[in-house]
Amino acid sequence: MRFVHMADVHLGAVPDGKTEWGERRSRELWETFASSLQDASDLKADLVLIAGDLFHNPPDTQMLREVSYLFSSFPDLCIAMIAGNHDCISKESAWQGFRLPANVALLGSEDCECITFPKINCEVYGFSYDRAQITEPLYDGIMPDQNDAFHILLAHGGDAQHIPFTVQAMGRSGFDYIALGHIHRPQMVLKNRAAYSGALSPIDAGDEGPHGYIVGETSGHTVSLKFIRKAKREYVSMNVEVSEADTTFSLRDEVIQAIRERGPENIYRIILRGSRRPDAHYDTKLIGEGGLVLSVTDLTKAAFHLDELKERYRGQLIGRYIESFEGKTLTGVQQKALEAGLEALLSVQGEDKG
Ligand SMILES: [Mn+2]
Repeated sequence: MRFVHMADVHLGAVPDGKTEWGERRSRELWETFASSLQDASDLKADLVLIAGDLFHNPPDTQMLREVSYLFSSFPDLCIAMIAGNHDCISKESAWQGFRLPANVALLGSEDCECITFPKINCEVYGFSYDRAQITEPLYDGIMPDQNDAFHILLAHGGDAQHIPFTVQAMGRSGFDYIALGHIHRPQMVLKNRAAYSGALSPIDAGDEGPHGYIVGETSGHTVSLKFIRKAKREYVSMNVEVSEADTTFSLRDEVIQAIRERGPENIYRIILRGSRRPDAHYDTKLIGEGGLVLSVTDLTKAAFHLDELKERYRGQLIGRYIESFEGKTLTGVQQKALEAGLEALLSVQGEDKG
């Protein structure tokens, strides 16, 4: 049998909310989700697993209706899902009493449930969050029934506030595959037995790297997994090397070029490194205008040419200041003090001139 495992779709989130592209990204979360269901249908997947946090917040009826429509437009798909900490099924939530389409099984929040899919001889175990934080290790001790079905556990969490578990306990649990959600970076927890598919699309700037879903193919009780990159965009931290010759506009051009090479669809955090002229100041807003740039951080160091400065400011405060460090082997801290002092003196010098 073949399954598609996804998690952390976070429908309803507005990634990069304060930017001009935030609304577009919010729509893209829905599009990527719909397109992933289409992929599952094209792959003729026997089962689609959604391991929690389909929604960014507990959904209202409108959201549930939208998702139900998408599910029902793929009647060939069998979908098993749980709610996670973000979209937990509390007593007052719209989940209560909402009827999902017949091809969707939502594992409830009362107890661990087991759903049987006889056609593919598969059993899916799991339960939904009923609150945003669960600190008890509720997955410890869950074991599948002893039969020859392929046993899957749908699970969400793994950190101290969200059902902590140990890899060892998971290894001993007897499940053939554990489909995990909550951690947004895709990762294998137990080789070919437990994995986080990662968020289907990256949700915030911490979610760097590729995002998508996992396709699993079973043969007997073993499974082989393949990560499928699906998200349109990645978050990328990018270093840009600065030299003393650079100006705001030269750096803006460099950033535009680098973004073109790395992918204009991606969302960037730019970090300026290297050395600038001690009196250079860069307009980081302008530098970041050439793409989807969340931030430009200037971590350049002022490049001091001590001999030249000493010569230029001979007999003045700056010249004497440099001389006072001469003939000493400077420790790292002293070197920093020298540079910080020079930077301060030179900026005062600059203000006087202006
Ligand atoms: Mn979560």
